[in-house]
Amino acid sequence: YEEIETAGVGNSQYSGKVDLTTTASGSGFELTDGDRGGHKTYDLNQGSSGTGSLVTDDDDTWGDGTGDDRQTAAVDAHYGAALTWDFYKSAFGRDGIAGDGKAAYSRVHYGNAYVNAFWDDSCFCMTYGDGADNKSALTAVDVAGHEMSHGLTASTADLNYSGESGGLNEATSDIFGTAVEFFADNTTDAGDYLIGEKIDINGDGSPLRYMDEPSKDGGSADYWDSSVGNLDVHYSSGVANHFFYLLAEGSGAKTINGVDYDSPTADGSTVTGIGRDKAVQIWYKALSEYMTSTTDYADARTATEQAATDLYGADSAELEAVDAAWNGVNVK
Ligand code: ASN
Ligand code: ZN
Ligand code: CA
Repeated sequence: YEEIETAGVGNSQYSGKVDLTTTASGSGFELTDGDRGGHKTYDLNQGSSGTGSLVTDDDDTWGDGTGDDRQTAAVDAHYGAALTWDFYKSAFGRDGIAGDGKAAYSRVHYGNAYVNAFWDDSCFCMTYGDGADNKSALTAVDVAGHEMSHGLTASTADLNYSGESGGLNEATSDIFGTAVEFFADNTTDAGDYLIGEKIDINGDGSPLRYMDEPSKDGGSADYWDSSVGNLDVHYSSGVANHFFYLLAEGSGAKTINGVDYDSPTADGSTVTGIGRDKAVQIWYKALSEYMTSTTDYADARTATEQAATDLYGADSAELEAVDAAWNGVNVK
């Protein structure tokens, strides 16, 4: 028979009520997104290999919005993948992760009390644990956008996952994960410069990372110095996350969607932001056209200068802001 795309409704854990593209199958429905390359979402049922089982449902209304329900993590994962796909299309005209229209797939309920999520290039898939209590899946949209964007990086600059290039790889995922969250524009994903603020990974309501002042997480670097490449990639990413925040929003105090930020600079200089949309375009062009697997922070500065010049011109305020933001994080 022919597969028929259907409009499902999901009760997600982190994004409220969401639309899901699903597929009719037999007398029911399955989480296959025919509008986006056929992206499928699987339940690993606490396993740690293979694909488990494709998530199915009788009436095309999925999940109950709580971590007690097995379908709910699949709702958030399926939604996050669709949103990230739509963001790439809308912002970059890009057809999926590799630009070829081919879908990845998602796996939820990985392992037991697993407090992480990850992209794996060898399966071209992303995987989510259920959190320490097995009820707080790591499936919020900024996390989904982060993981899927590891696939985007792998198919473009392919930044090596260690040293300064590793920090740039991680930051790229935080930058686009955050852009996806702003793109979501639904009632519960207002958009912020925090990473993982909804999954309560620390158990005290604090986010995993802060882009306006990365050191607030207790480990990330706010500014470049010659030892930054020795840090874990989730900490050396701080320099580029901070650069991106400064470029988009500028230095100093600012409130966005009810969240207060106060972004400092290394030398006390003032940076005037150019807005998130332009900052995202500059990062994407730099990533996809100028960065390579061995790009370090100095090279990233050059790559974004080239991208800003291409997009906005050699005399542009945008190029000036790129330089001011890198100066602000001590990348000279
Ligand atoms: N969640 C982590 C990440 O995407 C997993 C890892 O350390 N690779 O960065
Ligand atoms: Zn990552
Ligand atoms: Ca966030």
